[in-house]
Amino acid sequence: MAIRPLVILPDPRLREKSEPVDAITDDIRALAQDMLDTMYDAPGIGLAAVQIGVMKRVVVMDLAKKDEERQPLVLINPRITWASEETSVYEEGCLSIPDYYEEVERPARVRVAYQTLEGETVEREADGLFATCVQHEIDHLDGVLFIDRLSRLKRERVTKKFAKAAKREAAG
Ligand code: K2U
Ligand code: ZN
Repeated sequence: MAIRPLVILPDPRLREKSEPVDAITDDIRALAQDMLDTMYDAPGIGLAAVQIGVMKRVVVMDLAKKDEERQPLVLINPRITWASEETSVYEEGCLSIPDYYEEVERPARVRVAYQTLEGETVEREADGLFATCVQHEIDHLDGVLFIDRLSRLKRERVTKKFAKAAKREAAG
């Protein structure tokens, strides 16, 4: 369908809570396809609807490796139903905070419940990169960014950097 422009820090929409999806309509199916097109083009392995400016609780992911067949996953109204005490650390990036990577600690395993585009409710356990990515995406739906999970110093440094860049761009 369409590659959509990405919402970049410090856009205030990244700090808003997204709205639940009430019904899985053709518009939601088209949104999911645009999100997948945009994610593959970035490239990324996950994307939340807010990152293309749509405040709906929709996430797409594809953890297939470069040489593997694509395995797109669409999660409607995803929520974490359980998280392990055990944690893991992963170097995270974000398509809304380009070219910035830092280690983030998160629960190593989670259970995530969501609706599919076919309308069925699914609950599955995730570990490894799947666990990291799905937590990163659900954070987006709640207006939380991975930089919020860093030290205050690191967060303030990157926030200032992107605020300055946005100011320069606005000045033309
Ligand atoms: O939400 C996003 O910004 C998409 C991220 C998802 C992601 C973040 C951290 C860890 C895993 C996934 C993009 O896919 S960022 C690009 C990327 C790709 C592979 C691994 C890490 C980051
Ligand atoms: Zn992100």
